[in-house]
Amino acid sequence: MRFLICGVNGKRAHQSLIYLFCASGGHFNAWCSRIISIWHKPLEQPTKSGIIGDMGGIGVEAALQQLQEKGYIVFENALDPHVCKRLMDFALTTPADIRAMDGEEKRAVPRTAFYSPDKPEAVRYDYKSGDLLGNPDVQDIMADQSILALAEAYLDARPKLDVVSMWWHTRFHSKGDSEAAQFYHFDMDRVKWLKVFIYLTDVGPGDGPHAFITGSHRPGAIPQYFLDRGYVRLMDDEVFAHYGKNSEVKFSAPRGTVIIEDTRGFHKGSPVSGNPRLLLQMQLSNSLFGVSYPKVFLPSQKTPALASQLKRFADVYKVYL
Ligand SMILES: O=C(O)CCC(=O)C(=O)O
Repeated sequence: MRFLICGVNGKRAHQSLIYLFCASGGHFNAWCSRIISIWHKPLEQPTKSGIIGDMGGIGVEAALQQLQEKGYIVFENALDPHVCKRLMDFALTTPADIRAMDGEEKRAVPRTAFYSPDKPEAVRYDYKSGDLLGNPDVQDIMADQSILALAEAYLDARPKLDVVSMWWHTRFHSKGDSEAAQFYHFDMDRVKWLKVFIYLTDVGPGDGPHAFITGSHRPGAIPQYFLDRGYVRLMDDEVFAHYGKNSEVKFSAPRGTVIIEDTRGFHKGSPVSGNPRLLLQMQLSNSLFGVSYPKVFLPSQKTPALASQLKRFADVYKVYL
């Protein structure tokens, strides 16, 4: 109610969303999304081309069909290697938050350190959103017209960019850490959304590939006995016992690969036994109802691409204004 009146998520918004998703077998989100789509005023972008190709006409139809059926789509070598290199340099010269691991006490303010490839101190290092928003390459990715076009087509709504994050998964230990999202789970922060994962390092089978259970994003695809357990992490064996091992896709791919996924489906990062993985993530949602993330502002300095998108579609970026 508070969200409808003043656009602010009250404490109970997130809990209610999870409850209604689990109680309805996922159908609640589908109903709400249909209602949100009634007010869809299409983005009029001058072009729909960008990092993931041309998302006008046939391109978007094919991508949409795969997203709807499987829950993910992969664009290999999509991001320019020079951009990957610059983002890697940024990651090696910018302090990150060390995420508390399973069994460790969470601090009110996380410990911050530079990530050292030779001496990782934890499984996961998260960069601060404020630092990411000031990075020109990140700003250009936020402005990318092809990603916005595909998100708009899938959501059937004007996308709202509401998460920009980047993190390392290291081989500090390789047993899997639930705080680092290395066990299967579904997300439920919004009504409907897409996550965009961009590999900034080459990711082989031992380098923590992202993993997804094909088709598990669809309403009704998560069995009630999992939903009755709520918003929890699941062991691989439990997930495979229901969906079969063959339903798991592990995305080994070169740096610059973009994976776009409906993370209502089961997904996780695999534990790392080989090289560390650096990943950039954005989330595009059909509504801002749900979780209230800490407020972060875009800096005054913006790339021409982002400045021009902001002029046309401030509502897409309103979380950061
Ligand atoms: O690091 C990964 O591959 C998993 C990330 C994840 O679970 C998430 O962003 O929701």
